[in-house]
Amino acid sequence: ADDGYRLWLKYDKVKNETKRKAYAARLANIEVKLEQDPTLVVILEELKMASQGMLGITPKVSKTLAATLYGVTLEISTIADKKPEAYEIKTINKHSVIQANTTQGLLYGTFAFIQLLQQEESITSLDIKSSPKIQLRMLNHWDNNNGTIERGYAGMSMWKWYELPERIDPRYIAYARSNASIGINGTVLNNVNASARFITSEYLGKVKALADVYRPYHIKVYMSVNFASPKIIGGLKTADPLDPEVRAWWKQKADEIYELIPDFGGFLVKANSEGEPGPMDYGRTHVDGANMLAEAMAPHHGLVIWRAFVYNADPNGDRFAAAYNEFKPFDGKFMSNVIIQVKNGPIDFQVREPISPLFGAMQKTPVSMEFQLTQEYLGWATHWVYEAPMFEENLQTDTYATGKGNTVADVIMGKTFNYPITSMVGVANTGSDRNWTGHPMAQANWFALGKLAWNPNNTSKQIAEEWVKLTFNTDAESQKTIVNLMLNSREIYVNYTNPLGLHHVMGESHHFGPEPWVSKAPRPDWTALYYHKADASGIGFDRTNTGSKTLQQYQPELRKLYENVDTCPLEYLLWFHHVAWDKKLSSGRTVWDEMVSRYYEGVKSVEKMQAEWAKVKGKVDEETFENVEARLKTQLKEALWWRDASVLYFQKFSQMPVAAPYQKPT
Ligand code: GCW
Repeated sequence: ADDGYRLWLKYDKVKNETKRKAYAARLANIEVKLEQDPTLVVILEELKMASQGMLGITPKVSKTLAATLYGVTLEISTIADKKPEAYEIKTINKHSVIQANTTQGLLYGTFAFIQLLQQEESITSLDIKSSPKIQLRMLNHWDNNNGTIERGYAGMSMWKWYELPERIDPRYIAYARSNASIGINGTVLNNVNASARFITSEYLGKVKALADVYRPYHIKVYMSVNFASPKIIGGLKTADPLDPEVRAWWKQKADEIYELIPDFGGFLVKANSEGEPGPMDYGRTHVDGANMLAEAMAPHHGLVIWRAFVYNADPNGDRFAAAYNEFKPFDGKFMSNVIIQVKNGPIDFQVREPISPLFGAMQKTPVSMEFQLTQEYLGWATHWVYEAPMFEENLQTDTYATGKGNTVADVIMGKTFNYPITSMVGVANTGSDRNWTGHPMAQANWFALGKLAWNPNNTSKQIAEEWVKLTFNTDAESQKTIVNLMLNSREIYVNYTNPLGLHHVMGESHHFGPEPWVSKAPRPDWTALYYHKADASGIGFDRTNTGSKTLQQYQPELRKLYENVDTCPLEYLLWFHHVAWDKKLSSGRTVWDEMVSRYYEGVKSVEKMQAEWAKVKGKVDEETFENVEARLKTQLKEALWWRDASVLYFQKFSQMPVAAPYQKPT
C-alpha cells in the first residue's frame, strides 16, 4: 500500500517492459562532466533512487563515457538561456544529455528528466529547454514554535524545534527533494504572526541546521519577523524604525544571521495587520518600517518581503479598498531589496476573489503573488478542492495596467513594469501527517504552486494531468477520471458554499462551515453581515459608484467588466452589486432561484464526485482510495450543511420559495 509519503516522487517500477529496458539501458551509465559539488551529490543520489525504484538497476557513475555506449550525461556548460536556473535536456546519439549553467539548473533538469521516465514518455529524441519565469518560488509556512500551525489541517509542524539543531529528521530531506523537484527555491519557516523567539540566538542555531540541509537543494531559508523584536527580545524601549538604537539592533541581528547562514533569503513581515506590531505604532509608515529592515539586509543581499495584507476595522468602510489605499501612495518609495507580497484577491483567500487592485497599480515597487494552499476557506482537509483553476483564474485576469494584454501573470513575471525582483508564494498546506497534506488530493495544490511559479502561464489542466500521472501509476481512463474530478472540484465547492460571488460567510474565527448570520465579531469586518449585506431588498456588496466605489481602484477596462449589473459575470455578481432577490439574471432565473439552484446543484455534484471516484476502485492503491472515499462522505455531509444553513438563512430575507425541483429532501 502507498501511504502518500513519497508524494509525486513515486519511483515505482515502470510497468511497460520495453520502456523499462530502454530506460535501464540509458540509466546504466552516468557521465559526470562537472566538478564535485554538494548539489551534484544530491543529483546523483536522486538518479540512483529513481533507477533502483523504477528500473531495478544502480547506475555506474564515471567521468567519461564512450559515445558508443548508452548513458546519461550531466554537464555544466554555457547554454543558450543564461539564467542560472535554466536547463536543457537533449538526446545526442546514445546519450541523454542534461546541461545547465549551474548545478542548480542541473538539479531541475535532472528532476524533469526523471519525471519524464515516471510518466513513461519517450526519451529517444529529447529537445527540452526550460527556465523559470519567476525568481522566488516559495512556500510560506505558518508554523509556530510550539508545533502548531495556523490554519494547518495536516497535523503538527514538521520542524521539530526541540530536536534541532542536533537531530535532522529525515522528513526535512524528503521535503527538500519534493520542493526541488517542482522548482521551489525558498521557504519561510515560521508564521507571519511571528514569535520574536525565532530570531533569538538559540533559534538561529536551529534555523542554521535546516538551512544547511536545504542548501544542496537550492532552497533558501527565510524567516518571518516580529516587528517589535527589538523590544521583545532586544531589551530596547521601542521598536520605532527611525530610532537609531532600533536600526542598530536590526543591523546587528542581520549580521548575526548572515554569519551563520551566508545565503539567508530574507525577512517576511506582517506589520500593522490584524494586531501585529508595525511602524504605524510609532506614527511611521510602511516605507519607514520596510526600508529600515532593508537597510540592515542590504549589505548581505537579503530581501525584505513586506505583506500588503492590511485593513482597518471600519464598520461602514470597505475592506476591499484597504491594501490599495495604504500601499499605492508608496509606489517607488521602497528600497530596491523590498518586495510587496500581495494576496491574490482584495479580501482574504476566499473561494473566489477578483484580483487585488494592487496588481497593475504598483509600477515602481515590485509586487508578488501570495496564494493560499492550505484550505482555510476551502473546506480544510476534508473537502477535495484542486486550487489551480482558482489560481489560474486570477493569473490570467487582464489588469490592463499599461493597456490590454497585461495579465496578473505578466505583472508578477515582471514583464509589465520590469520588476527587478519577482516572486510567487504559496501558504503551505503541509504538516506532520504521513501523507503531508491530510487530504491526499491536496498534494496536487503544493505541486501546482511549484509549476505555476515556474511558469504562471501553465494551465491547471496540464498540471493536473502531470500530477496524476506522477502520483497514480494507473491506466489512462482512470487518470482521466481523476483529472476531471480535480478540474471540477473547486467550482463545485464554490456552488455549495459561496455561489454568485458571495464571500466571507464562513464560520467566525475557525473559518469552517457556514455562518452567514454572524453579526458580532472582535472586528466589524470579520462578520458575515458586513459582506453579504442581505436584507429584504436584496443581497450583495455594492462596490460601484452607488456604493463603496472601490471598483475605481481597477483600470477602466477591468472596472467595466464588473460595473454593469447586467453584464457582470455571475461568478462575481455579489462581489460588486447589491441585487434584488427577484432580479432576473442572464441565466433566465431570479437571483434567489439562481442561488438556490447553485447550492442544490453543488451538493448533487458531490454525489457525482463520489460516483466518479468509485470508478477508480482497484485502479489506485487501496489506502488512497479509501481515504478519499471517506473524505468525500464527510464532504457530502458538510455540503448539505452549507446548503441548508445558507438557503434557510437567506430565505428569511428573500421570503421566496425554494424552486420545485429542489423541494424534495436529498
Ligand atoms: O486569512 C487570515 C487568517 C489568519 C492569517 C491571516 C494572514 C496568519 O485567518 O490566520 O494569519 O490571514 O494572512 O496574515
